Amino acid sequence: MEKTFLMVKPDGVKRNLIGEIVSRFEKKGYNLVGAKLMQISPELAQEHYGEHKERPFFGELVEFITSGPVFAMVWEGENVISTARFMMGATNPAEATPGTVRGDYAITVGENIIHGSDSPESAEREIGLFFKEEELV
Ligand code: FUP
Repeated sequence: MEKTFLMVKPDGVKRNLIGEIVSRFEKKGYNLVGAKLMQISPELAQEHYGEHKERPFFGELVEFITSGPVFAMVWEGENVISTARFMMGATNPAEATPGTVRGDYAITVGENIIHGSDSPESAEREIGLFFKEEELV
């Protein structure tokens, strides 16, 4: 059974969207197997977004993701990695289809509410970065 890492970003937590987002994935039929509200350290943020470290927006990205608590989750189910990405919508909320999380709740790419792993490799890496084995049920 596939697992993915999803995270409600600081903007989503501040806007009280944790319940709405969890509810969408629960209703879809996926199983929540780990979750915690946490403050990301600058070190963890840099590691998590390592693939973007040469990009001009890297500093702002790290600043934003550490600006307040996030809600980190691990979800399990058939094809959950790609289907969760589909349910999240395009990275740029202006291009995200209505009915997706970003399509319904976000306006700008800098504050796009949710993160989700984009491949089996990144899912494994990100779950390992954010959760200990014993935190998953
Ligand atoms: P996604 O996998 O959809 O979260 O998108 P990316 O991994 O490409 O980007 C990670 C985060 O970087 C996005 F959520 C928002 C931020 N970003 C920008 O701020 N500007 C950009 O041009 C691209 C991404």
